[in-house]
Amino acid sequence: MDDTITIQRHIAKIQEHHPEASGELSGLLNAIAFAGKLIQREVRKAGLVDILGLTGRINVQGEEVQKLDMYAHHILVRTIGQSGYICVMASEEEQDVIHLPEGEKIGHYAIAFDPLDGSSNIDANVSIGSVFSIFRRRTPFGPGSVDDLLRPGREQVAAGYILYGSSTMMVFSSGDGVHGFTYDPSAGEFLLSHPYIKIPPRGNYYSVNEGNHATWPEGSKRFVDYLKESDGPEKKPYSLRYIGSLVADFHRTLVYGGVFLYPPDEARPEGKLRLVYEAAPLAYLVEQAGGAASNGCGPIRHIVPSSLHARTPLYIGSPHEVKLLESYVAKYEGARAT
Ligand code: AHM
Ligand code: MG
Repeated sequence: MDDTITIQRHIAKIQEHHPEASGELSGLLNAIAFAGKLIQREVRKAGLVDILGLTGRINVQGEEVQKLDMYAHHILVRTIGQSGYICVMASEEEQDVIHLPEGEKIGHYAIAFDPLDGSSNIDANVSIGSVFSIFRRRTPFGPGSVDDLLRPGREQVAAGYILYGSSTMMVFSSGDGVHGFTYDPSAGEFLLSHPYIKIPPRGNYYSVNEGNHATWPEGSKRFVDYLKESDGPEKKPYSLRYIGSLVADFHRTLVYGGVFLYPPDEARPEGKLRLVYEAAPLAYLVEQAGGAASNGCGPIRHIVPSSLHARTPLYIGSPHEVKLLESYVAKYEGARAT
């Protein structure tokens, strides 16, 4: 690891290559890194202090909210809201967009985030993460609106996540490759550890909640059955890895290759994962790393969200496996509605 390149230095270097840039995006990425430090501090303390447990509130998805979720949400809202670089925010924990408080400086970017994904894993000390997606605003001036965020993922200018795993990592792209930074608690800094991450063109792992297999559409069923076959010239069967924490499952897929999927099923005909908060930012990252992300019929990046909390089927990872999955969907499901 080159311990001389902090995330701030790296972000400053990106800006040096874009002398026309105002520095707002750099400032915003630094604000996110700072929020990540505060969240990871709390996540690391979770087993020590009485912070675990349910608040008793139900979020807009009808799920129980745990205290750390709300802590992460509030930290991001405050840190980013006061940064001066954004005009509007959206959090998976809130139904509607979050406007800046009166008098706060308004910037040129809009951001959506899932403050703490995989929260059902918190009590078991399993990796969790924060995900963010950034657009340059398209409303002309004044406070931003939902229109700044209800856009296809291909219009993102940056996206990333912070993984609270065996170490804390921030991984992001602003259009010039994917870079990973590992948090050094003794220095209090994110240090560049994984420059220009590239996903292997194909892998040996698949990652899915296979408990839902019985009610998946035919294409997903046949695809996964194929990955499990042990005959043929290919290196099969694939090995199954599933954490149930999207950021962690995605990060492993990014590093080792293979495919993560969350197909639609009987209980979730639209899929489970959120397009704006989860699928679109991870799709942006995987494509920057040479991979692919699909809803089964085409790239995630082209889908225009119907609402902030819209869901989508997600197949993401190495290009070989994602392409193969699409061929199974086309063959066994005909024209599945997108
Ligand atoms: P959350 O946003 O409520 O935490 O739910 C999203 C999580 C993802 O992290 C993960 O990929 C998925 O839900 C796991 O779902 P399941 O438990 O159905 O396998
Ligand atoms: Mg989530």
